[in-house]
Amino acid sequence: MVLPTAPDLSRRILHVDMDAFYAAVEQRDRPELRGKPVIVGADPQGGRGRGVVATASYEARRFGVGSAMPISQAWKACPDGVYLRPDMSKYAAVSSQVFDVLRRFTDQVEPVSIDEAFLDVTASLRAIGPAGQPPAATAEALALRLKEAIRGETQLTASVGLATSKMVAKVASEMRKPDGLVVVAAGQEAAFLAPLPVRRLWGVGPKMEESLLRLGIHTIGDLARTETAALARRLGSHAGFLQDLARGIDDRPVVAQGEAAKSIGQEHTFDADTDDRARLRKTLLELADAVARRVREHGLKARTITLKYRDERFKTVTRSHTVAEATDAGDSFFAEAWRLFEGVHGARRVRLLGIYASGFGPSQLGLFSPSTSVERDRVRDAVEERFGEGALTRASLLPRPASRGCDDTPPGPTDDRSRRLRR
Ligand code: DCP
Ligand code: MG
Repeated sequence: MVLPTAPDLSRRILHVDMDAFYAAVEQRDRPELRGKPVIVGADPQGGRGRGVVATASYEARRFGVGSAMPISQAWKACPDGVYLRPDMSKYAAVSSQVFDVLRRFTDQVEPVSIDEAFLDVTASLRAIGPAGQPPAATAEALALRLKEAIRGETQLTASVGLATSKMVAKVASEMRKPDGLVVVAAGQEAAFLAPLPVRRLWGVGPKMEESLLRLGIHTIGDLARTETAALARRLGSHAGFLQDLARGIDDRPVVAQGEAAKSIGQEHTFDADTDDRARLRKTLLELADAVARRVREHGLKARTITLKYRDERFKTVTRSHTVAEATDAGDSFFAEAWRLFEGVHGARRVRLLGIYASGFGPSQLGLFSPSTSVERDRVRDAVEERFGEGALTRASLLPRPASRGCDDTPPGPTDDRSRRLRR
């Protein structure tokens, strides 16, 4: 079941990433290329060809050649390199061999790309080991075994990061490439991240890096320490989410292949913790509408609604309710979520809210006459399809006239961690 989990320092998550993948496969299969700068890219043609570098061996990287560089530029930097056309069917076959190895260690394998995956091995540490071997005593021992198994079966090396969350594991796997293993002990996440440059944070692209540097934020530690409200003024609604990551807080679950459709959800991290009920209600309404829209896009109806709630002290709870009749109406999702919210909201301010729908069945359009609210949602889907998201909005989500002295914050975008996860 893919439901949000509370930040849980008992999780053991691996990020596995093959080293210089395409180039390493070529060097494996052609021993004369080992130790040489090898550049794999479309239509290399002696460097005058079009296209970009897919990847370069570590020997070629010393010349400054790397993924996405135009081949012509790589040729100038490294004229003595060996330039090869990619052999995609071969790499796909090796990739499936690697994934077969990973799945022997846990069924919780989330593929990220052809050579990269997350594994949640928390349960494997308690169960019997692969192929009847005794269980690994520690996650680190399991990670070493996994690297050995990949090497044994593919003659290739992988770099692995081990941590309590996906984001920290991902940053860790990149630290000691090639053939690395970096373990971040539970509780050490923020300290591990703090000295690293902000661009190492998963999700910080070149544009975001530029904005952060302009604010004088160079390291992940700088980002974690910046006052959230100040950051939000400059970066907008993603500030809270980004700062959680900088502090090593990332409770996104590993979503095993084939499980992605088991829940559909969306979360929002407030830029400043809040106890403003109107704002909390408005956020839940937006989340309910967004989730319902995606449920309808999949042609589904949901019976279970889960509320994720995190307070200012990072205490996170999830509460679910299952109704008798499946629905895809934003109003129904909101009504359930608001009831669950009333049950958990106390004196503390709220940091994050999320709504997840699950318990799906196909939408039985036409069997029952649709309720007014479902009809209205469908009209809105159709309008948004033509005119873009937000073309129609609820009256209660519109900024209220100033004369009524209410919240005038426009309905901002919400963080969508689960959608990003599903790619
Ligand atoms: N790839 C590509 N184009 C890119 C990036 C990558 O075609 N812009 C392909 C070639 C890589 C493979 O995907 O071999 C895996 O991508 P990685 O980012 O994991 O890069 P490598 O495995 O090559 O190197 P590293 O050791 O840094 O992981
Ligand atoms: Mg790789």
